[in-house]
Amino acid sequence: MNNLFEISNHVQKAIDLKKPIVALESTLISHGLPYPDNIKVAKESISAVEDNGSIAATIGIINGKVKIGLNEDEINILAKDNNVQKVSNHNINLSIFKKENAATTVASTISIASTFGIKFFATGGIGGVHLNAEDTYDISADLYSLSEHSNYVICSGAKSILDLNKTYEFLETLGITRIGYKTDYMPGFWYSETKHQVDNNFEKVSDISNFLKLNSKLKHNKSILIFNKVPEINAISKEQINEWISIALVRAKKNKISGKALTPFLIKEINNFSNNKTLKANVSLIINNANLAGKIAKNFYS
Ligand code: PSU
Ligand code: MN
Repeated sequence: MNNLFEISNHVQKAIDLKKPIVALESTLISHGLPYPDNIKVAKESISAVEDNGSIAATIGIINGKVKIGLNEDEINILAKDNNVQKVSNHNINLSIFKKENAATTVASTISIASTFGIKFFATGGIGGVHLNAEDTYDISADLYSLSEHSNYVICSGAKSILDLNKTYEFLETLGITRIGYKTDYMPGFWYSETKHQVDNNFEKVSDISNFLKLNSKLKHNKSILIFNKVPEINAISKEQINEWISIALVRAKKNKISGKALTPFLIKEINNFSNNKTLKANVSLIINNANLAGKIAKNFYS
């Protein structure tokens, strides 16, 4: 393309051979999870995708260059360096301009993946409408990016720290299809189920990929969310999660945390309160989603 982007040989080969590719984001490595769990998740997500016959492309920015397919050294930089920027669609170009190391969110990762024709993407929980958004207007760019591109996104719903009622409704407003894999309800990230019904529950991977195949013929130019619940042994009750969230929100207010710093702050606080039970759940659901993404992508292209 040009020298602002660099596709790894591994991913380039997959593109040339029309192999299934699953994009992975890097903000959860730099800002979502602590070291060294972040390295473990980054590596195990790649293995989970590739064990199922697809190719993983972790996306991030190293010295201002957008990398499609970060190697181990580059993942280490994003996992360990404290100066890594969190870039969404509004500030990614500035990190490129300033030759920074930066991690891409769901919003910017799918924008980049789309540029290179990569359809599948796996993450933990997407961003959404924050609690109190009526006052703050804090609505993640993830939602808009999902409506501007047509990616297939495997996730455990939106993060529990958000207003999941408003997020669910806003997804519908934006035309984003919400399907479940073995679930009738949108998951609540750290907890298994919200009260919100999915647009359709599919019990089999092949049914999902058949639906996606039809969808690509319909030229539905919005993304599709495929909801996968947190593995049952790591799921936490909704009541317990909400208790931790309310304490974390008070602390965020007291410390005047807002904007793009809010999501990482709340996650960190809640990991502390929960004695890392939420961290454990987060790690397991991300890898579980990468695993499912690898399966669906493989099935879609065969
Ligand atoms: N999922 C996780 N942990 C994370 C994120 C997602 O399990 O840290 C990141 C994603 O990169 C997502 C971002 O795009 O949080 C949302 O941030 P914001 O609310 O500032 O848009
Ligand atoms: Mn925000």
